[in-house]
Amino acid sequence: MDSSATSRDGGSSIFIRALAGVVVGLVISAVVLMMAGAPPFDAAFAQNPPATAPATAGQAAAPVPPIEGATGTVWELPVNASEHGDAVDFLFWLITAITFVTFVAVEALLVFFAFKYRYDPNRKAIFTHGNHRLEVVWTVTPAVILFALVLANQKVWAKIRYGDLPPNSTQVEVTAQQFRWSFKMLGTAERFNKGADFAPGVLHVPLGKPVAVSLRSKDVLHSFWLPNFRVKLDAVPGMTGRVWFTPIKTGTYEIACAELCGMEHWNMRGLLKVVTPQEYEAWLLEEAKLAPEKPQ
Ligand SMILES: [Cu+2]
Repeated sequence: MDSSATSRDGGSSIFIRALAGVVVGLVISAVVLMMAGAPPFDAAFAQNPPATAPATAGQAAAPVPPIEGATGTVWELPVNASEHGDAVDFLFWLITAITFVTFVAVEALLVFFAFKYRYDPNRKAIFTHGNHRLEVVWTVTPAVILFALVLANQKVWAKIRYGDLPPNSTQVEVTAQQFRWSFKMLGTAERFNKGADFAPGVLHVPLGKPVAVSLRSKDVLHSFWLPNFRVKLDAVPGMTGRVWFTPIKTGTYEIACAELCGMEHWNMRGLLKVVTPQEYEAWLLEEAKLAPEKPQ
């Protein structure tokens, strides 16, 4: 009969399509894996940093040392240079592992069932109401996993967003605009008896002391991203964001804008330099010479 010929074709073509999907997926994965062997952008950048740091009003552009913290492969996260970074990395890999296992299990079941229930002229259709216990299990299990992840994430997030600031923290105001970052070292005008807080071209912070960032935007949405410090916070016009972190490694690190904010979004790379507390004090004294005097 005509109709049985059609359904036979339908049955096998669904299976062939599922198989083709798996093959295409494998090919794409292989291409991605091969590309992963190439050094990523960050490593290339580390070998060839810009000749100058962004200049600010009243300050000449200064030569910068190579940016640190790129690992050189896509399998590793950028070198962690902040105290809370390990907790963030743990959550990242935990979520990646859970997602990976779930993905493989679901795809394997998809292929298995497509094969198991492929067209068979001798099989009789059966009617099923489903399996109540199974449905409860596959609903409750993800709910429990997701809720546990929310709790674990919230703990880390609350610490760097809403935790009480230690009294010895370095306070910095970061302002984003198209297309640069500007920094203000809060409290330095008062401390050095100057006319304005220091506004360096390269953000300097001392090692081992908490850095509190107040984040603002002058124009559009930007996102303040310190890959090495596991800090990323949107800069929203009209709002002041707050985030804090404690640097545990000296070096010069990248500040990136992680929000596509306009034509020169790519040009928003800033620098964060972590120095020893002694070097930091010496740097402040140098900056004090550049700061405007107090009006008489
Ligand atoms: Cu931006």
